[in-house]
Amino acid sequence: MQLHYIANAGQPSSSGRTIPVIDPSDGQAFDELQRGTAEDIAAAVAAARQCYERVWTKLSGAERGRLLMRLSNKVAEHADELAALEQRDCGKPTKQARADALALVRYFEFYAGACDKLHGDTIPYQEGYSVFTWREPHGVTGHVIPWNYPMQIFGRSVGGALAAGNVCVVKPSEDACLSLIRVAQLAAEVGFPAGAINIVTGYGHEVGDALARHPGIDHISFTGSPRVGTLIQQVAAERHCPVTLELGGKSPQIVFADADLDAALPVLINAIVQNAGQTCSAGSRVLIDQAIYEPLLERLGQAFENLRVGPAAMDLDVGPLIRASQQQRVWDFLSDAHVAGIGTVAQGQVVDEAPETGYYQAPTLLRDVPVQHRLAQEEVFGPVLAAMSFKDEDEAVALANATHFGLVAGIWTRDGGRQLRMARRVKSGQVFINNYGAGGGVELPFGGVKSSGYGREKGFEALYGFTTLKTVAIRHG
Ligand code: TXE
Repeated sequence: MQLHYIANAGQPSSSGRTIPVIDPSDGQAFDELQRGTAEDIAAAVAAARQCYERVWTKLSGAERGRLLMRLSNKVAEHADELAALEQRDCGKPTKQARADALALVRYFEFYAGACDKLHGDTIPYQEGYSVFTWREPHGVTGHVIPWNYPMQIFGRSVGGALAAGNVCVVKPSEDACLSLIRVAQLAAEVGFPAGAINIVTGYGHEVGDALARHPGIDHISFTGSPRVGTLIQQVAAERHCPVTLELGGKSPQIVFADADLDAALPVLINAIVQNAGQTCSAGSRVLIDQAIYEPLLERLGQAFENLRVGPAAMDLDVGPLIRASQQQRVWDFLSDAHVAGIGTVAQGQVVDEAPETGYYQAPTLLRDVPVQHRLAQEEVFGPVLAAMSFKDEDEAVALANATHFGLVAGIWTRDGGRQLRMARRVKSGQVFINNYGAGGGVELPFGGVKSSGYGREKGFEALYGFTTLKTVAIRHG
């Protein structure tokens, strides 16, 4: 049985109720977590506030940095254990679960080094004045984390907030809590003061909502669906609480005829099948130069047919989806595609060993998806790739920008001028040229435009969002 982790101790919920923890590989419950309440959130916020005022603000940046570095090392020692928890909880193939644990190590390492490097400016002003700015932490920050990459999103969000001098109350997804509860325990073991990192589990409409409404939360960082992002924004607006929102995307990979297709092919596929397509930055649309449309579709189709889907522990190309409703969501998209007459180029195979009760979906490549169809507009959050063709740069830009999202874009071309023109014209928070994702890059600021959200996490840039700026003007004499 899992407990909340508040003030460095396991705590049961005031509700006395629990939520089953389901293994997506077989659909069976194997543990229970606390079904938190607004009261539990209030207890966590009180613990965080006390820590912030009595201990955390008294530490120098260097001292915070040493704590984060100790945590990074501790997570590295426990990487296999954490990966195993995340694998069972989220259905991640072993390689992915392990990569996520190592990304968490790297986030804490990066933010450990950043703690003592955040400073304000001196500003030239009128004669007789000295003016400077301080970067001050918000105080108690709230973090609502989804289930697709719990460790990675915790690392970028909580790591950045702590480095900037805040303390944290974290609401993980009801579908994926185990690794994060364990990380909070490890933080206590390496000396994080009680109340610096608090975890309250439960349903979004109960604890997530209570967190967003709590007057003691000074900043909210949310990663999840646009629907809930809007709710959080509305609730936060009532008390003018700043928020950072990362709400997913419908990211295009744009392939020109002069691209190195051998290099592009595995990257295009990985960008949509990694984590079974349940990735905010999934490259879920492939826009292909009409001159190479058919040959590239054929190569993609062959590769899709070779993809194998099965239980997480088998460590195949693709694991299960997170839960039955997510599987149903993908089926609904595919059945809409069928009704609209959209053609399927190829599908991967679910292996025989996959239990009927698991949430499996074969990767699917669709062709000639009309730009207004929901498959070209909405986030499927499954291994479904929508292909369409373009005739020139202008049409490629128009298609790339023709959704409400704007998180990431990939551009494949050898033409240097075109690389930069396209990077300028595509509306997104990140652009990758002749690669996708730059291997994870914790140093690279990440976030969206349009309905993909606002604010930036990852990299040093995140620290600006986790602080507020105070201007001090001194008149001499
Ligand atoms: O997300 P939710 P769901 C997208 C993706 C997916 C869809 C639905 O397209 O298919 O959203 O997924 C908490 N107040 N993304 O339903 O509900 C919830 O408990 C406060 C993209 O799982 O947004 C969980 O911790 N919090 C995405 C978190 O919000 C609330 C990652 C995300 O859950 C809440 C996940 C409320 N009223 C889904 N209701 C990405 N950007 O990577 C729920 N939550």
